[in-house]
Amino acid sequence: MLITSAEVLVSSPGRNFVTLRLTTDDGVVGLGDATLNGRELAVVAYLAEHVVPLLIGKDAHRIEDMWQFLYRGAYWRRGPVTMASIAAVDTALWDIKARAAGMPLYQLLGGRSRTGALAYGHASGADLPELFDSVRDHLEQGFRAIRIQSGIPGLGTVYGVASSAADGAGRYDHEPARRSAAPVEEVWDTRAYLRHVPGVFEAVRGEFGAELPLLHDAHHRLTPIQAAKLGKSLEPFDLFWLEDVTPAENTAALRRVREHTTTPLAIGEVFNTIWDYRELFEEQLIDYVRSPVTHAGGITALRRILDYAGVYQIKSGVHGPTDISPVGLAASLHLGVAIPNFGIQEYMTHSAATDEVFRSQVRFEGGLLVPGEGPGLGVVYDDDVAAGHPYTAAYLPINRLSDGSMHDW
Ligand code: GCO
Ligand code: MG
Repeated sequence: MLITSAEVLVSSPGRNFVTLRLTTDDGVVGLGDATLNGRELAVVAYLAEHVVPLLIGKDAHRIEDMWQFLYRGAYWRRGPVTMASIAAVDTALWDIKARAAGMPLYQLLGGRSRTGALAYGHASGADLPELFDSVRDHLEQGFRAIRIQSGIPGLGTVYGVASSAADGAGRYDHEPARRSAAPVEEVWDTRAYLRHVPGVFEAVRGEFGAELPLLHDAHHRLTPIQAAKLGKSLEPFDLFWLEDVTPAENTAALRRVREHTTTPLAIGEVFNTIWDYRELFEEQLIDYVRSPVTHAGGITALRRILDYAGVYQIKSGVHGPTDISPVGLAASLHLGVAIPNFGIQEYMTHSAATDEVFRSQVRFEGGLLVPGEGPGLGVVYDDDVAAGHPYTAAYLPINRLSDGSMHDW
C-alpha cells in the first residue's frame, strides 16, 4: 500500500486549521491534524516543502519507520513546527491502517479500556453571576467536570474568559485567537489575580457543592513561589488540577511548587517531545500530561509518552481547545479509550462551521466523549464546504504589565 498523494489543506471555518490528507494507491485516505494556532503557515511550508516530497511512493503501513525517518532523519529535532508536521503524517498513517483493517482506530491500539473519555468543559464569567450561569449551562450540556476561569477586578480581558459570556449562540467558550493583522494586547497583574482566584473557587464550591471536579488554568504566568502560594490557597477547594502554573521551559520550577502544595498539577500543552517530560515524570512533579496528539508528534509519540507516564502513576489530561481540529480530537479519543492511564479530556466544542468541514463521528454522551465505531479516525474532510472558508490571518493575544513591558500570555 503505497502513498500516492499528500495534500496540505488549509481552511478557516470559524478559525484556521491545517490538515494533511494522504491517499494510497488502492484509494485509502487518511487525515492528520497539523494546526499550530497563530503560526499555521509555518507548518504548511514545512510539510509542503520538506515532508510531502519524501512521502510519495513510501509504504503507508510502516508507521514507526516513517516516524523515525522524519524525526531522526531531519537532524534538526523537536520544536512545535516539526512535531506538528510529524504528528500529521503519523496520524494520517494510523487512520489509513485502521481504514484498511476496517476497524475503528482504537481497536488497533489495543481495544477499549473504557466506554468513553470523561470530558471537562470551559466555564467562565467576567464576575460571579456570569460564571455561575456558565457553570449551570455546562452542567445542562452534560459536563461532569468543569474548568473555572474568571474576570479579575481592575483588569480588562483576561485569558480564559469568554468576551461575551452568552454570545447569542449559547456558547460560553473562550476562543483566544483573533482574526487580525497583529495580536490583541491585554494587561496583566499577577498580584490582583492571586488575591482574587481563591474567593472565586470558594464561591463556586459554595454554589455547586463539593462533588463537582473543578479545574483551573494559570497559563504559564507565575513564578515558582507565586505558583506555590496559589496551589496552597486553593487546597481547601479540592481542585482536579491546576494547569500550567509556571512557564513551560523551566520544568525544574515545578520542584519548588510541589514542595509547597498538594493541589494536583498538569502541564505540557506547549511541550512537543517525550524529553520535555523526563524530569517531571521521574521526580513525580506532575499528575497529568497535557500534550495532544497534534503537538506531541502524533499517536505513536503520545502513546509512548503516556506509557512512560503510567510508570509513575501519571495520567493523561489531553489538550482539547478549538485549535485542535476534529481530526486531532478524534485521534486523542481513540488513544484515550484504549490506554490504561487515561485521566480526563479537555473538550471545547467546535463551531457549527468547523463541524461542517470536518464531519466527525465523535459524540458527547453523558459527560463522556466517544470516538465512534466507523473505520479509522471516523472523520471526513469536505473540500466543497472548506472552499468557502479561506485562511485568514489570526493571532493569539499578548500580555503586557501596566508599565508596558511584556509578560507571558
Ligand atoms: C487550554 C489552552 C488553550 C490555549 C490555546 C493556544 O488549556 O485549552 O491553554 O486555551 O491557550 O489552545 O492555542
Ligand atoms: Mg491550558
